[in-house]
Amino acid sequence: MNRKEKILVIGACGQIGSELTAALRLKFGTHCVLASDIWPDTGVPRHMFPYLQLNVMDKEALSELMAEGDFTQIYHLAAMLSASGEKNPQPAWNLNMTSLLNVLELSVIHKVSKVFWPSSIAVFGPKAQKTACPQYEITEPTTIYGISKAAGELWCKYYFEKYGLDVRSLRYPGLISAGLPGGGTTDYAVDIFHYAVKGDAYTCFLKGDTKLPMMYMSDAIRATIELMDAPGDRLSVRTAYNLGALSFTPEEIYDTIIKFVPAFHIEYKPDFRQQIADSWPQSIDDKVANRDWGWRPEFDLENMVTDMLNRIRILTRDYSSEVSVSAAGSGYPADVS
Ligand code: AKB
Repeated sequence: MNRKEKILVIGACGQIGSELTAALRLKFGTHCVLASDIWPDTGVPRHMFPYLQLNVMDKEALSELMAEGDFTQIYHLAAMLSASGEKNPQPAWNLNMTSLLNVLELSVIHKVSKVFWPSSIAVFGPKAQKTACPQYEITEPTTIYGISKAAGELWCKYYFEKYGLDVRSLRYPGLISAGLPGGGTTDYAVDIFHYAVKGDAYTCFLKGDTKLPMMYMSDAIRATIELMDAPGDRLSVRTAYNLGALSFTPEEIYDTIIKFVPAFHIEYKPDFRQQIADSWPQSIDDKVANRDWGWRPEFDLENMVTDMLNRIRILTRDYSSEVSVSAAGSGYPADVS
């Protein structure tokens, strides 16, 4: 008989975690999904509950929780991203690797059925093919984040082969959502929307023609759930699957945003993140994910921009001044208001 699913999300307050936790709760029921993160529960929004403060680096605390929780699935999302990782290489390596090794080892001990851990396009480096970067391409990353993801993928495969742990992974591109990311190189593609909605000019930290692989969060969440639902014998990749959706430059996303916010301005002041972006592919070939478990993205650039502007406007709406804000004065066409 199947065990009733009991799910632990580690890093649940982050950009992916907050949306994945909500999606898992819709699928399995709120009380079957425990959200956890490093933050004390006093600062965590009510909708994240049931919630537990957990430092994934504290192996003893994690082990106790797993012994009590009898979890069937774990989603381990806590990590330091590419730009923060370049500023703090050793803490990034330590967090990204030790936390993964804690989760893998304890998942075997506590007989967890399935584990999800995110990888990234950052596993690729300057030697990889720039366009339509294949699944089995050279992975020689030049960032600590990328090195930790490339090594982590191999650890996942090792645990699958050696201990039979059903660990699954995706190489996420830059993820775009109304919730803020932190410390990544692709973060500009989220920040830009918040500036556009506020009516402020945006200074982009990448050059205008820097093309990178990107994905709308609702596609990323659907991909994660579809991968976790796929029959194990269909999965030929036990490192991490390439996952493609969109590719665009800051100029292209700006040109799409100004269709809805004509007064919006951008300027370009590339910083150290330009070098990271230049080391990554511009687009991803995800044929293997499509063949193995039917992956197909849904959002194109225009749909994503429309949805993002809607969501951020709702999130940041000032209800006290509702009467004085007219659609005509807001800079949005009627279908985005
Ligand atoms: C980052 O920019 O570091 C991340 C990623 C591509 O994994 N968004």
